[in-house]
Amino acid sequence: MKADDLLFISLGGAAAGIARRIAGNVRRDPSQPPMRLLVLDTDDAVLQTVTNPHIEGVSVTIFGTQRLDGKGTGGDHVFGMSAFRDDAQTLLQQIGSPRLAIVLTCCGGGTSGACEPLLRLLNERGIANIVFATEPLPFEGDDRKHCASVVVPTIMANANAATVVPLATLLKDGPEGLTAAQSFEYAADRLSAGVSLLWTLLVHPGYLQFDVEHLRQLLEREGSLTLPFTFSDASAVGETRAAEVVTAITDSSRFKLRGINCLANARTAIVGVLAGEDLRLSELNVLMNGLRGLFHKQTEILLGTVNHASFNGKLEVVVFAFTQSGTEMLSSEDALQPVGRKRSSRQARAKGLTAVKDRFDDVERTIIDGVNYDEPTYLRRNIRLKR
Ligand SMILES: Nc1nc2c(ncn2[C@@H]2O[C@H](COP(=O)(O)OP(=O)(O)OP(=O)(O)O)[C@@H](O)[C@H]2O)c(=O)[nH]1
Ligand SMILES: [Mg+2]
Repeated sequence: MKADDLLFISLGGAAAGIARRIAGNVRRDPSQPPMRLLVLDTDDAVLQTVTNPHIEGVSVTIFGTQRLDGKGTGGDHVFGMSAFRDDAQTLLQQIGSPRLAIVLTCCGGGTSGACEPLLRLLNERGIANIVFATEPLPFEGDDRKHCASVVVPTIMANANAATVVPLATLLKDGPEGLTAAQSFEYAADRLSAGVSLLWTLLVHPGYLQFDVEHLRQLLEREGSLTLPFTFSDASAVGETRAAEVVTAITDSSRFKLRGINCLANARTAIVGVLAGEDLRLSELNVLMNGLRGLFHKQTEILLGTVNHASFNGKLEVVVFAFTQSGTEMLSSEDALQPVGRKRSSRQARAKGLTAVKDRFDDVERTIIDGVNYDEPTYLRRNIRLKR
């Protein structure tokens, strides 16, 4: 893999801070190239904090200065979108032509409105993309909630693969009694782990490498459809570390979404195993057999390993579970399994379909440019799903 095959792009103020931290921590090996991070924002003050002190591989670009004079959008996603369009050509030069872009944005602020034109630009240029987006915490207020409710569907309609994680979900498995600031911090840590481990998996060679081209293959199979995914990480040390990781992944609330078990319903999963030279074959067996049992028998599991001295003594595992594109949630009849107690497949299907059908009741409809984004993509685009 060439160093410029992979680019990490952050969009907006909160994403800039999280991405900077990732870039500062992710480099395991000085002999490997640094993470290439492009920080995009309309707010000059945010970009100043990112560049000082300088981290190798990190560059910043301001956009929309004509419209916003180097300030934030004030929570207006239309400003975010328009500001990006104003400077699209310059931004394209900054992005260059990587094979894959990992995009991070925190929805709720206006700059995330730029995600849609960014993704369109990447798609036009044949740059595969995978998006990590967050949704605001419940206490943040209706304007941020509304802004996210408009931006999220545009991400789900334009990315090659995307996860939209409510910040509250990232806090579920965390310690209780956190202050508001600590909550943001903890959520940022969990998000950082997902992005950092994906990056490490893609760039570091291991016994079984899962590199940028492997991920591109997975994304390209879907054509223009967006592949939704959920992810979680777990780590453990000591004799029983493999079994402990399996338990942590099994219990992770991140794979239990609106009553649906995302692992049991995954069509494809990437399992990244990051360990030192001390990783034993027997541990890999325990790990993979344990994880295999969490998925449906038809789930395709792709394994990538990283072996690096910096992981010695420790086992870190990250699981990305991809569901069916176009539906946001799997609707495949025989794969659908609710969380917890086993139900008959008919009961399970009824529950799953109800979850999909009722999801947009009691909320404002999302109509953009005359397109009803509340309707599943496969219906909008008249795509027949194999059931
Ligand atoms: N994890 C984490 N999330 C944050 C933090 N600050 C804000 N957020 C989240 O990020 C969302 C977007 O906020 P910002 O990134 O500041 O907004 P922006 O995209 O820069 O947009 P504007 O400033 O409105 O132009 C908020 O609604 C919060 O949910 C933080 O310090 N940590
Ligand atoms: Mg901002």
